[in-house]
Amino acid sequence: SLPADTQIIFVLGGPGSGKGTQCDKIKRDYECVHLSAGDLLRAEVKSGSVVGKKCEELMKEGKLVPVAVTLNLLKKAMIESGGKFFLIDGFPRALDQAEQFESSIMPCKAVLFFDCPEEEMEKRLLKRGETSGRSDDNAETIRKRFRTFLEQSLPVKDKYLAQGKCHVISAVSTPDEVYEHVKRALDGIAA
Ligand code: UP5
Ligand code: MG
Repeated sequence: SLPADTQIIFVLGGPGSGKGTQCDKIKRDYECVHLSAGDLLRAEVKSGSVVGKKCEELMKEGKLVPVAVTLNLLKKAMIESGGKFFLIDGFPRALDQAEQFESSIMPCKAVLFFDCPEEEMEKRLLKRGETSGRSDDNAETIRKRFRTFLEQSLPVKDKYLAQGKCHVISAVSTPDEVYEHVKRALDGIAA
């Protein structure tokens, strides 16, 4: 199980808003464990498991994989890491996912939400798609990812805004400029 003084920050935002990029920066300055739900799922797909095969199809369609799958992967990675300050990147992506995580693990301390216009996210993902090899970085799947984000994931932001836990950060400027706002938010959370 996890240490009693575990702290969890959810890092959320649309596809291509810069969650992974900002988590990489946070890791350099703060002692924390960064777990990307998408990266854990891509590793599961790569393993060739039955669960991985099912996830592969859903991800190619820009749909959410069953919450039991992500929850298991996250729990396992959290415990194995031995850490106690976690950045959970790209999860929860729906209200029921937030509820299940918080009731079976613990409530999050705060949420960082990266706000980025769809045109900018699309531009970033299409550019990355030239070299990423990600099966979901193509125009058609990107459109589906945006739709899932609007319909299922945005309510999670509203839930945490209502709880006063959500820090909305504009993600349109350069990665370093965005990170200045991230640091300010994190220092406020820690204080
Ligand atoms: N970039 C970043 N910041 C920039 C900036 N400020 N200015 C200019 N460019 C910037 O960045 C994306 C690209 O933009 C990069 O090329 C970067 O250099 C550039 P990145 O940091 O990778 O953004 P991120 O928000 O992490 O984008 P990502 O593609 O990872 O977001 P998604 O949320 O779409 O992907 P994720 O891997 O989380 O999920 C993939 C799929 O897995 C989902 O669609 C879903 O099918 C499934 N999934 C679940 O079902 N459940 C989960 O819990 C998680 C995933
Ligand atoms: Mg990412």
